[in-house]
Formats: sequence, structure tokens, C-alpha cells
Amino acid sequence: MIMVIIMRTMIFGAGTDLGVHIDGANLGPVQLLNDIKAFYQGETYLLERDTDIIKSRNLSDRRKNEYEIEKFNSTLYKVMVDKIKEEYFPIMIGGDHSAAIASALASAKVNIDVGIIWIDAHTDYNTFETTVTGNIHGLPLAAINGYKNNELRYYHDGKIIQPSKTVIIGARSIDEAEKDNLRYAGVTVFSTEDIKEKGIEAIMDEAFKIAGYKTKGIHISYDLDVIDPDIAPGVSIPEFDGISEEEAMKINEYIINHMKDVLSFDLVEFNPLRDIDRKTEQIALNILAQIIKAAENKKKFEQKTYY
Ligand SMILES: [Mn+2]
Repeated sequence: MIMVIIMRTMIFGAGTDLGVHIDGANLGPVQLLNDIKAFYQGETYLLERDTDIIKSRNLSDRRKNEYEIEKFNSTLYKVMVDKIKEEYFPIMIGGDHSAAIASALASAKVNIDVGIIWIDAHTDYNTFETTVTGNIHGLPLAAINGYKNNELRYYHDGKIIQPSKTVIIGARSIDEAEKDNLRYAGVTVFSTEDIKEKGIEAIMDEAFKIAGYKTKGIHISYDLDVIDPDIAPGVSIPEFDGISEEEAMKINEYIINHMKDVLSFDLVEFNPLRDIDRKTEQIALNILAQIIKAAENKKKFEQKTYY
């Protein structure tokens, strides 16, 4: 008799908006964790930022809420590391994208050799030296790659994720200095133009090859602002000319069909205060419903694709 062991799923809500001067992203996971009760009966954990914190929105502050973000992420990281060690498949719902430093590095701590696919309108590759806004949600991917920003991962004592195994998809708003950081680090970036040119499936194929090459698997970090703001307005920093809903769902379909190569997943930046007619909430829920279902069917010990 062959025993097929299914993995357990755990959903982590990261209720923080400390990484951005706009308010509301902290309410995203509260709303979505409530919504998913309709189809998800598994375990959840919600970490909410301390509401007593007086958020820095000072334009000249280049390190907005740095200490508070570190504290939040250090807690999230520890909880996620423990659960990943217990062999749960983790899904993190943000919150602003700064929380992905905790989720991605928690995955790297336990799984050791991890690649990353960052689906986002922005490349989130600033450093404290290059940031224009001082919003830390523009720095996480550099921190995850070990490219400066050491202050943002002091609690992590494992491997970082290599820039050579890092792929960004859907980027269309990159600061000049950030471009230099990306080039210097050696990260692969596919813009919305590249998606139009080659089609989303070809881009996903390439992304999985790069992030999956000689790794145990891939961490996927999905920022809802990759989608066009006409369709998904409920984000803190919208950028025009985003991907279509059809392309967003094709990305999802690709991920689900390659779930054996996926180790961990984030869905971030839903901001209910910016949403119109619950459009973004509905898309976020569609994405989550599919990913959760795929996670719940994920088998242990399944052989990853050889890239
Ligand atoms: Mn982002």
C-alpha cells in the first residue's frame, strides 16, 4: 500500500501598514481571514501591529518605523519558522510588503536553498541609502537577498535567498538608484512590457527555471498592486498599466500547476480603505481560494521538478 501524506496548511495574517505612509494595509488580513472562513477551516494565526504606535509619515524620515517593523517581523518570523519546521505549508496574507522579509526568510531558514519569485508593480529593491520615500515596504526584496539593509533581518540566522535565484514579474515603477541596485545584485526583472511581448506563460516558465534551479523550491510573494488599479484599486501605492485580471489568474493557474515546486506563498498589500466596491477584495479572495485548495492537496515528499 502506498501512503500519500498530505501537507498541513497554515495561514498567517500579517496586519501591518508600518512600511508605508498610507494607512489601511494592516486591515487587509483581518478582512481576508474573515472572508476565507467560507471555504477554509484550517489553522490561522493573526499578528496585528500595535495600534498605539504613532506611525512616522515624516517626508524627511528615511527610516520610517524601522524599529517597530523589526519588532513585528521578528515575531512573525519566529512563529513561521516553528510552523514550517512542523511541516505546515505557510501562506502569509499582508499587510504591506515589509512583512515578506519575515515570511521569505522563515522559509529560507527551514528550507535552506530557496529561490524567490516577486510578483509586483515595484521591485522593492531600495536600500536606506537609495530610498526616496523612506517607506520600508520599498526595501524588502533587497533585505531578503542580503543586499544591504542588514538592519531589517537581524533576527534571521540562516541563509539569505540568492539574487541569482530571484525573479521579479510585472515591475513598471523602478527608481533610478534602485535599477543600479538590481543590476549590481544580479536580479532578473520581467516588466509588464516583457509580459506583453512574450506572454505570461513564457515568463512564468523562465521564472520557475531561474528560481527553481538547484533549490529545494520557491517562495512566491504576490503583491496585488501588480494588477491594473482599474481592476484592483485597493492597494496603497497603485501604478497604472498593470496586468489584466486574466493575466493575474493565469499566473495563479501556473503556480497551482507547479505547486510541488512551491514552498511558501504570500499575498500582500490589500488595503480595504482604498478598495472600490470590494473589487480588490474579490480578486484577492479568488487568488487565495485557489492557492489554499492547491496547498491543501499538496503532498509531502513529492519530487520537485528538475530545472
Ligand atoms: Mn511590493
